[in-house]
Amino acid sequence: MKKPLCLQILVIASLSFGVVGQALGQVAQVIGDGIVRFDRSHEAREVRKPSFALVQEFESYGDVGLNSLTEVPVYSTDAKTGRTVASISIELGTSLYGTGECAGPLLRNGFVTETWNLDAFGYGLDAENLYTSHPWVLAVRADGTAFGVLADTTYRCQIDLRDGITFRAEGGDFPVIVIDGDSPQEVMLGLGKLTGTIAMPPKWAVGYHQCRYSYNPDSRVKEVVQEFRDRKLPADVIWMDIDYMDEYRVFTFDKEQFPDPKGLNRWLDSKGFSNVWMIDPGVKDEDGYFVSDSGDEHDAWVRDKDGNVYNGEVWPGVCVFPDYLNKDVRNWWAGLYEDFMANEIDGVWNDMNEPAVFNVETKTMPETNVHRADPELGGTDTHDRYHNVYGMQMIRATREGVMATNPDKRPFVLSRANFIGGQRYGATWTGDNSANWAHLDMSIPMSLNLSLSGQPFVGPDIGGFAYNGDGELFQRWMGFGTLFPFSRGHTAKGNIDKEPWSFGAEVEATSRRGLERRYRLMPYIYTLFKESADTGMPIVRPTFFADPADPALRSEDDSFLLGADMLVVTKATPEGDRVSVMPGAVDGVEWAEFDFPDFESGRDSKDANLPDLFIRPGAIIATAPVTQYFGDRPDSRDELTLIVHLDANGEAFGTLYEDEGEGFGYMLGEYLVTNFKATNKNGKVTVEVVSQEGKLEMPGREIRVKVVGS
Ligand code: MIG
Repeated sequence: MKKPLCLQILVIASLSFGVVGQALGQVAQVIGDGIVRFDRSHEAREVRKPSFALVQEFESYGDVGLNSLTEVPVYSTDAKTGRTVASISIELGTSLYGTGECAGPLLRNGFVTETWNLDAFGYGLDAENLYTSHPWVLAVRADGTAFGVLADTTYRCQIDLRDGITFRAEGGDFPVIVIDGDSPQEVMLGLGKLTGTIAMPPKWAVGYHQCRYSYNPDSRVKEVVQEFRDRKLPADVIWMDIDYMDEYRVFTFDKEQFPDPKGLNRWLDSKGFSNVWMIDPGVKDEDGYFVSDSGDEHDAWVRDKDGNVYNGEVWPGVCVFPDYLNKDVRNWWAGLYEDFMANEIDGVWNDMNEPAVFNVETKTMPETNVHRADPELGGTDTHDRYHNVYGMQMIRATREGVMATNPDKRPFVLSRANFIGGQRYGATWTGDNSANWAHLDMSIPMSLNLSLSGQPFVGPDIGGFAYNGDGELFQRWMGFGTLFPFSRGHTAKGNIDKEPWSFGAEVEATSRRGLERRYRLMPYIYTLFKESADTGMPIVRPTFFADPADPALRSEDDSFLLGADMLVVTKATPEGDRVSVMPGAVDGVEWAEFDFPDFESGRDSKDANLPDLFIRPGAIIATAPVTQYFGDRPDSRDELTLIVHLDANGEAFGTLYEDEGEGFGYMLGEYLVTNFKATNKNGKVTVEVVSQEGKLEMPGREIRVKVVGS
């Protein structure tokens, strides 16, 4: 527990940086189990702005004295910038993570990040702000206990981790919420309660996605899809980037290149491919174009400081921008999806929603622009306040539109911009990365820190967006990219082809095995999605989650955990020779390596370009036969192979979640949770179903058991 003495030392230290203001006026309320909200003062609490991060208003259980709390922020005002400052000191040996989508390594001690959503094409390793904003830090103390700190502000906010944890935000005083936990996992559960969780995606979205900027015309889309099927490369989704549109007008189709989108989608469906189509926020400002006209009628556009409709340039030329902060505008926008989705569109990709604006130095709209936000969201105010939630509110509206059109289907929305809590509305990818080894390497910690910031449905452009790269790079990236929660290959316009077969037979073979691993692991990965949807636990987790008290694991970011039971050790350098720090043995039992035999040959050959896979002592991982896509083999649930690694007591446990993979029947009990237990009795391993829950029928199922590590 922190003594008031420490607080005073902190204040003195801060003063030497030219800080003025009160340090000890803050008030604290308990708003959940181990969750405390601080405000700078009683007055600040009275005028506190509505939160976008929180999933709901939280009742306060009353004020608490600061002396009873372990972590207490100290507030001040930065004399130079006028920003409100909130600082929490850390004990020696505390490791810092989170801060959302940031370039560079997993461990964030010593780094500065700023929340300001930015179109950051070709970003470097030292980028301070990228496409999404998460004013959040996960701190793991030397002993493995942890706490998380959320600066609950949408304004531009610097997260300075050079000396403890310091937030410096524009826009006046902001609350700081601290989650205390016995472990980082417990803090993540707290963050899930606080900011919400992902909704269960359709199962096809958990498959592999193939994208490029762009597959056009429609005949090229079909070619690519046919290649996947002919070459037996498992995949579920093909993406339509902006060139399908009629001169980049959103909600339209190019008459020559995509004359029959519904026909195309039906054809794709017949091949077992789902489809995702892009929609941007920038609407071409043009009389006679239905989106522009109906937006005019609905008075839908963001305005400038003088009250005129704001114009900015994006792909279609001069554009207007929907004011998604406003409920009527969101409803209007949602309504646009009705006719669009009627083309049998499955998923929607919202890009450029920072929002990106061309030909201006800031790459976005002026901070003085005006949003007519709903009173509950904070009312009419300037763009500097709402910039970081513009994309979040866009996908909120998109999601509502998609759901209203297809009420019996689970929506899938991918967004480039987002804000903490925005995992409730859509998945995120790490934007326009580059095809080089530094970005390949970085894609692991980026996905992990986003996961530790509440966004578990995440992954990079596999193969790299900017530039070509080569087969070796592509192969290695596919090797572990196929094990990210969001697994999608993508590349920029003008680049060489980057499909799994584009680099010759060897790269194709590695890619196939990578993809087959994902589909074999689908029962396990899908179970992890459900766990995440229920609790907020990330799907990919840093390796130190295996033993949060082990200091040696704290900066390990060449490997990652997939759930609690599986470790993925990647080859993230060209030579593939970096030695990963492994989690230690559990009661004398090491994590055990496992693999799947090559599907075609049935042989147990090792592919040096694929990551090494390990299973935790005491775990059971449920796997399935390879399928080419979700729904490929309706009988595939019949065969289950359980990979078992016994612990020191000769026992192992595993859970399998199953449902229909689509629709909302699972909410009415149409699911099946099966808990397995393996026991070693005198050298004979028996696996039994110890409990089962749910109304979904269990198939007459053949269960194979593969015991590893002994
Ligand atoms: O200014 O739609 O990040 O994935 O392929 C580029 C074209 C616009 C940026 C996205 C990228 C996408 C591209 N878009």
